[in-house]
Amino acid sequence: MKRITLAEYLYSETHTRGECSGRVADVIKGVALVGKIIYRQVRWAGLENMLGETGAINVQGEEVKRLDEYSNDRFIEVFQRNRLIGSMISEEMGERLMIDGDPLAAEFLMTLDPLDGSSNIDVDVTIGSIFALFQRTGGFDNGEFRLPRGEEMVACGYVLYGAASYFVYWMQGFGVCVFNLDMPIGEYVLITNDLKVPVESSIYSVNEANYRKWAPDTQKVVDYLRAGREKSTGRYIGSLVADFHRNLLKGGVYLYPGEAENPEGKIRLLYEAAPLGKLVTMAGGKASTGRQNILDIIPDTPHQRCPTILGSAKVIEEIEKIYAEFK
Ligand code: AHM
Ligand code: MG
Repeated sequence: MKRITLAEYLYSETHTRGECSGRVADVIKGVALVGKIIYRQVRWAGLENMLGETGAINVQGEEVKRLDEYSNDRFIEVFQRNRLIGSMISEEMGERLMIDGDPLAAEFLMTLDPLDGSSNIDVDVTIGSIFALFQRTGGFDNGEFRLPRGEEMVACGYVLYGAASYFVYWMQGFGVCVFNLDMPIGEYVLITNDLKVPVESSIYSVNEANYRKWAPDTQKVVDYLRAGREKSTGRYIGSLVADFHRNLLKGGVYLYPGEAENPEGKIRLLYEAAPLGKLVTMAGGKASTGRQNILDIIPDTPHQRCPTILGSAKVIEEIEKIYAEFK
């Protein structure tokens, strides 16, 4: 079988499609490079005193892990060097980072969860980096910066750091691509360029320990997923990126709903829910809050959260019907 590397694939697919797709492809290559650097560090972290916390607390009020900080720094370093990204919004940075000083000269805004699954970092459970890319026209109106909607994305995806590393992304004009890192040659190799998520599945992924905190509508949804469907099985890793990846390949639904006292839930819109929401939508699935398409939300703040339901289309339509009963 002929192996097609990421660089070969991007060159052959994008060089005939005009300027913009070439530059988006260059960003994709940059993400793959950062992914390889982070994966190397994740695998060596126990030997190089890189596990545990830095002692700092991030803008989310969470303890920063050394690998969180390391991953954030590597994204900045690589994209500062290749000058494709004008500004970044990251889970690990309170404010938007201006990379080249002039927001109007920059072509792209990148949003980033540099290392998702923080609670799994120290225990060798799959984690990953999530990103989205927005064209400047999506991030600016009349010279003023505004936060973009999910619909304005030109690329998104994630790099998974597990028993193997996978790079899964979507870019405008193409299907959802899956690449697997071939370690000895140091290259991501194409597995498929048109991934589709099964429309139906028995798998649901939610932290059921939160049951008592949920409002009755969400309790009814999870009761239905657990016992109201013909077949049902729970799978919850606790790394969004890893739960999402499994459900993308096998079918399934990931939920991080709002709670009665905290209606927006935990998952951040711009660098978790929207990038994975766009990706699963482009693979034929759905991204919903239960009452609204996640990609339609207009963000007010960079670190805004939203109830998050991602995965197989038919199951999410059933979930939305239950929420609609509670209007
Ligand atoms: P993180 O970005 O700090 O890792 O937080 C997000 C994570 C998701 O990866 C995961 O699905 C969720 O938080 C797990 O939360 P909980 O431990 O409340 O189930
Ligand atoms: Mg995260």
